[in-house]
Amino acid sequence: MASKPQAHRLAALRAELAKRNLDGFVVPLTDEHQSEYVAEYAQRLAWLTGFTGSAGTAVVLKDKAAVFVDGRYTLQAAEQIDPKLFDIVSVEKTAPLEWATRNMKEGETFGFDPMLHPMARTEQAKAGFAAAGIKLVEADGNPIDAVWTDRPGEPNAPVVSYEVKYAGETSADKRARLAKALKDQGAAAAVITQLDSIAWLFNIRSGDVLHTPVSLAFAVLGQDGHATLYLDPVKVTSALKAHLGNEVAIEAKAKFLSGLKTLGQGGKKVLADPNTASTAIFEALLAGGAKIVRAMDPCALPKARKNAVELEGTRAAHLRDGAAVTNFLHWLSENAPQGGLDEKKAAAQLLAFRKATGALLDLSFNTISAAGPHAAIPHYRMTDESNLPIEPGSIYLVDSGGQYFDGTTDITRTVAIGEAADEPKERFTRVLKGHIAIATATFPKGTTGPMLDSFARRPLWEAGLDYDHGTGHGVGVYLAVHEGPGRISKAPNTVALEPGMIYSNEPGYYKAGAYGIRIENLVVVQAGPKAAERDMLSFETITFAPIDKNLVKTELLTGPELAWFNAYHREVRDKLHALVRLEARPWLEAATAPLKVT
Ligand SMILES: [Mn+2]
Repeated sequence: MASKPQAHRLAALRAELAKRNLDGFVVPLTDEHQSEYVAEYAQRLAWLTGFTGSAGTAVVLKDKAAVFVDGRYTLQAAEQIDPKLFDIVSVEKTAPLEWATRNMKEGETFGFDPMLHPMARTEQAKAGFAAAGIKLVEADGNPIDAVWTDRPGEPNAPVVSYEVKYAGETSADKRARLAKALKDQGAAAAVITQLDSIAWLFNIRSGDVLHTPVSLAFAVLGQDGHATLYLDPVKVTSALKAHLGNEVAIEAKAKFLSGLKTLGQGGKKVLADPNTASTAIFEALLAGGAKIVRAMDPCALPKARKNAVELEGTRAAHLRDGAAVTNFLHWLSENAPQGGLDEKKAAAQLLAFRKATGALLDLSFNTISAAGPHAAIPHYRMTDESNLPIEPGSIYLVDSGGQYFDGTTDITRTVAIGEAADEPKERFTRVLKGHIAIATATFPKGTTGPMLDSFARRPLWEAGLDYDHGTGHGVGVYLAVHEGPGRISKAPNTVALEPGMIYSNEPGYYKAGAYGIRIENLVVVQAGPKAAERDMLSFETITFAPIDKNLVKTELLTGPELAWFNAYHREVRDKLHALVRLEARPWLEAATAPLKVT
């Protein structure tokens, strides 16, 4: 620990805070767009604490500091964070606000960067701090940036058009559709701040953020369908201008906040999403005199409801990707049992099979290649130091995905290397039962994610088990692998599932220090089946790759569950047979042959 730089960095930050008369400061892991995955320049949490998980928050006080992580990351945080510098706090048990108010004194001052916190959260924090007699103040420029002397600059990858043959709808048509919705909401304009919303609305893609093909930008959409796109001038090419057309004005990103002040003049009604637009954006609008219409990002739902072209593309991407994963599973079955493989070699081989499709543009997130106990860390990130061998007799988990022009994939398979013990097989079968419960669910129109979430957990709950992550997240089309606004999880969410939405179906089970299990396919919400009275919805599974039969205890499956499993494997076999390598075909046949009741 002594050689790590975090002690110096924390001390430097504290000195900077003292200079600014701040007694506390919060460090979220996000950027000015509330992105989940952020570019290097915004990796302030990792720089300060050493923690590299994809979600977390640090709070730094004068004599105490803490990092707040969720259940996916408690083990990883313990491995990466120096406990002499930071307490590791479970965010499910104690929220950062609660911890800060408890550890601060009345009359003290707590700072935050108004570009990094959505308005709704700031208002909540303001009330919480006020109740504790603590003053919440906006930092003038992020104090971390003042002491992070070699902080990388913002990326400026080229911006390219996303062809309508993939998008299924032109940007002009999307803007016209949204403009009509704005009118209905009584708003003259909307501020769009989420990067995947901007990429979707303008049919553009880029490479500013690792694994998510978006460009750092802001946008304002007018009630007439005209828009302003705020973008770093170095990214603006004549091809981009031609693609955007003359209804889209391009402005420098640096002019965004001043542009909002002008926009609000004369008490104009401007829509902004308090859950995703930052505090600074609300303040700029208010400073200009705008009346703010608080509503969800108008792109969020239309983007989540995929059109027929997007669905056709994403199905094709999933077959291509499923064949690559199947080639990998075959390779693993031939090479793992004799030993000699490790997490890194396996991830590299899976990447090679994806690249061999000739269509891979990027991975959709860092491959989770987890051997034995590492699989118990749901979002384990392999490093050179952590790289474990894949041992015969162990269980290996691989969660990965690809970015293709026509779709984004996300698939997890858990594989027995040789013969597995009884307990992991029993738990795997329970996870599989939960997976099948989601895959086969029929539910009335209006059903929300949390209502479905417990379907996936019932077989685990029956054995006194559970998992500390959501069952499903939305997925974009050549966009973010985690996409809102809906979620299938325990966390409250009021977004109804609608036809065309893509979700993951990924229940799991984790035994700390021993093994981990997750089975993940993507599903599309579809209308039907025809039912007696209500309009019903159901899921179409679009991910195809064998699920390891060696981990299934057939006697724990009901007749309908076994029928689903065998029918799924028949589909995997039929769809992938011609797509996998010749040498993988006999293995595919065997891996998808029906399970029989013994
Ligand atoms: Mn997933």
